[in-house]
Amino acid sequence: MRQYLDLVTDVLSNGQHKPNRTGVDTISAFSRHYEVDLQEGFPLLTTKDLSGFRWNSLIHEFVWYLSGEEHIRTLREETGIWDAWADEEGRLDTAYGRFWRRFPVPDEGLPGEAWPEDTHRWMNDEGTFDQIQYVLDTLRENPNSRRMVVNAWHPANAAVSTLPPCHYSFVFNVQGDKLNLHLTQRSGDIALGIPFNIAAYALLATAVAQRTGFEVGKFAHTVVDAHVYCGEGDRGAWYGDHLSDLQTRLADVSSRDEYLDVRDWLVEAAPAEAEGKERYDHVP
Ligand code: UFP
Repeated sequence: MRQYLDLVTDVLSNGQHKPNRTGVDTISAFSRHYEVDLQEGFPLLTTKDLSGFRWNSLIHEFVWYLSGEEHIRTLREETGIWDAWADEEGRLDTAYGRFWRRFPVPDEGLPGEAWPEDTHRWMNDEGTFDQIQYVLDTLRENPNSRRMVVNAWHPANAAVSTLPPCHYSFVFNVQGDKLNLHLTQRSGDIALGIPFNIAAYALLATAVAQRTGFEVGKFAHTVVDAHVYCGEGDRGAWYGDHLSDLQTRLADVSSRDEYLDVRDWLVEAAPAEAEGKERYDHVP
């Protein structure tokens, strides 16, 4: 997928060295955007191994989002991807589906507002709001709406969560007979996380389009902090120092093999030089 390779190239070439909470530094760039036409095929990246058990993880995570569960007791039987973030009983404070399907709403409504009768069909018994059902109904009843937003960001939850939602908000938008989806992500690990995020939302757009009788259109993605992890301390600095070299190497990448060549060079050259630098730093 050309757009993904361009994103890798762009961030590695134009990004800046940036420390972060993980202790493993990144090369990071601000606000990157691309679009993929889902009519041209499903964006399963060939440069990443998304086969076998990873594809299985992705599907199960996706179905789990739609289930609205706020625990991983069923999910963890299939995949361990969320295990580290959940407590012993499987509760997970930022289970996306919980916000998609059961967004907390105060019993008495928001201050100064009464909920109109029509809203009640999207309210669950426990007094939460089903954003996915709202989108499905609106697509059928008022497809030109520009308000088909699903929001996973709850400020009070995010302030205390160990991993607040990365892909926190998306909007469906109809143009002609096509259903498009735009995702906003606050933080994106281009190497590891983003290929999965692309595949999951392409799947969501496709599933919702089929369910509501639209042709699937485009997936558009804005990543606010788009980054590549490059290693601790000196290694991060090494990448920073070699950006122009990286840029030259990446400028000509046009195929998977060429991308893999650059990646191999990164993996081999950077740690080797960084370790070397550390060693020599200790020599008087
Ligand atoms: N991350 C993704 N996609 C995801 C996900 C996490 O790229 O779906 F859950 C990455 C982004 C970042 C890290 O590197 O995980 C989250 O760290 P932080 O909360 O500090 O942004």
